[in-house]
Amino acid sequence: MKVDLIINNVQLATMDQSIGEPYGAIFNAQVGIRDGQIIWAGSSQAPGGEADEVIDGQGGWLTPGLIDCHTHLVYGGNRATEWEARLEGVSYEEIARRGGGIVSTVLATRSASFDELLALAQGRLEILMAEGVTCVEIKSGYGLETQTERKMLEVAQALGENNPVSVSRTFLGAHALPPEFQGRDDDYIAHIVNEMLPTLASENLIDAVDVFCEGIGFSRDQTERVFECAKALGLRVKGHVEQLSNLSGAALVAEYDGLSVDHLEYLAAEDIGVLKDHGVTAVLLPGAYYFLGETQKPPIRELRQADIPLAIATDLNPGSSPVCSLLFIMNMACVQFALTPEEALRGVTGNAAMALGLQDSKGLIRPGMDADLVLWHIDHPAELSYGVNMSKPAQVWVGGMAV
Ligand code: DI6
Ligand code: FE
Repeated sequence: MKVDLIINNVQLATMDQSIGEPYGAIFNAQVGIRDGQIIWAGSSQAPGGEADEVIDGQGGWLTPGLIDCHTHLVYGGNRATEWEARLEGVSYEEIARRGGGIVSTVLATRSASFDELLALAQGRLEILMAEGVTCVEIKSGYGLETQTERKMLEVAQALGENNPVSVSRTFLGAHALPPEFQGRDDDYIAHIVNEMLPTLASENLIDAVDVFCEGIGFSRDQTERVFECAKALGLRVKGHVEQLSNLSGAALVAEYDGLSVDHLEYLAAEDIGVLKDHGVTAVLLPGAYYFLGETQKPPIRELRQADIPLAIATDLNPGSSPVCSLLFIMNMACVQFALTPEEALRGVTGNAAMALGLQDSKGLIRPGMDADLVLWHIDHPAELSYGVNMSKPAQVWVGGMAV
């Protein structure tokens, strides 16, 4: 059986736990690829052995393509001067009065054209791709009105069409209260449920639905109304939950058989069991923890004990995590949250795929999976988390095609 490509002379960090080695490692291995999929990964020769192309991995490590499973990378403007003012002692209220905060990003995103937004997002995506990201989730949520939410989701879609990367689009209409609904939060939720979400879903722009369930976001009841609507539309849910306080949003996501619960600094121990029961992935966002100077850490030990899959992501956004490096996030997860380097790599491969519902095609090196692969000239996969800006891919393949 002829294959399109063989990558030989590599060490595999398959991240496949059934292999029973750290990192699911297979040494002195080769990978066979046909029609964009892995058909062989192991230490003996690929069956048939004949290939259109053979790449010598020179003894390096091959990992699955990296997956950034939580980003807000489509937005207009930035908030650098607001951040500067804060560090110069200007109060939060004063910044809000000057039109700062999330509303400033909403206004900048509304006023940007499709092409302007696309160009800005393309630049951010290229930085992620250069470090081996082959799949990215992108949220709406800086439009907060149908037409701008649509524009954001269409930009996300165009990014996936224009680049060798898979894009998952998440609707986050319930991210913040738009200025025109000030004091009418229930009306805004009704608007989402009655119009925005059904309209954009009918245009096939949405892969999943997210809500910012928080004191400064939306209540548990309001979150549930959005989840009910998502469920009726056949869309999976996820949540920004327990980031700044505990509203038991995580348990609500679990009740709706959600894909993931994200942030989790204030997650209560008693809400962990239900995550396990419903197969929900916990997504840690060390960039927001870092940038906001948070001190409350997510209950990592308890999540681990309960055997909840842990993913990590950049949360790339202009307000709480202006961090455009998934490798740096792996380092942060180890330094701040004491993840092991193996957990960090699993958090941006197999477990990140689970957070997006893509575990049957992405995140592992295993026959049947998409051939999204990264070759690194490193001596050990721990190096990927160990250094800051010390590793870069030697070669990336997406669907078996060299990037
Ligand atoms: N949690 C956050 O930290 C960001 N959104 C969210 O739901 C903040 C987004 C912003 O400030 O622009
Ligand atoms: Fe976020």
